[in-house]
Amino acid sequence: MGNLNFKAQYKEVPRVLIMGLDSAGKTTLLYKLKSNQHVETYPTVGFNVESLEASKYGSLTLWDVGGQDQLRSSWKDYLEDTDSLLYVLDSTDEDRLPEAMVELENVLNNAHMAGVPFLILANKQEVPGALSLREIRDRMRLERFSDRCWELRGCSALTGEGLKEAQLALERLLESRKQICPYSVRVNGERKKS
Ligand SMILES: Nc1nc2c(ncn2[C@@H]2O[C@H](COP(=O)(O)OP(=O)(O)OP(=O)(O)O)[C@@H](O)[C@H]2O)c(=O)[nH]1
Ligand SMILES: [Mg+2]
Repeated sequence: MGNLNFKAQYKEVPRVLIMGLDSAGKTTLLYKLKSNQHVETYPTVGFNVESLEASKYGSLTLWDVGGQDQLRSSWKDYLEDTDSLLYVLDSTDEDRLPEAMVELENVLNNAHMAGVPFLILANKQEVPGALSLREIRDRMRLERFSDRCWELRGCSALTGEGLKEAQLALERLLESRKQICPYSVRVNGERKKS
């Protein structure tokens, strides 16, 4: 496990947290974004941190935090100074969608996360039968978060599909920090005025 003090040297660039249940595909996503390569992963104990080139910001610091059940009590230790949350879902794991929702709510309810925009990535979309974005939006009742800036997008960290768009969405959300978003539904860039 890395040293949390390590984050001090990354203060100047936006800090993006990648969270989600175990096996959602966070680490696969991190390295596919970083180097467009598929890496064989093992369940993350602690975290991985990488710098990602970003057009507007020069770079972003991505923190990929292990999602196993017994590690989630330490998620709160990562929330301070977060500029954006990237919450990864396994779109094929219908049974654990409620659990993913509860853990997301726990994170968003933390005082450090007030006003922090979030991007939900419905990963593993290339798998036949994966839940659609609309199903995910409805089952997670995402419209509840009408007072926050958020977006839901689909992707495959395995094939890379949707990752470029996801990074652009993330950068847009970073720009929206501390602003009030006049939109209530943000699924794949489609927006409805609230
Ligand atoms: N089919 C498919 N499999 C994926 C995708 N992304 C990740 N996986 C697989 O899902 C498994 C878990 O991926 P990880 O990236 O290790 O998951 P994680 O979210 O980092 O898990 P923890 O570190 O335990 O929190 C691996 O077998 C990956 O190859 C995807 O887009 N499609
Ligand atoms: Mg991992």
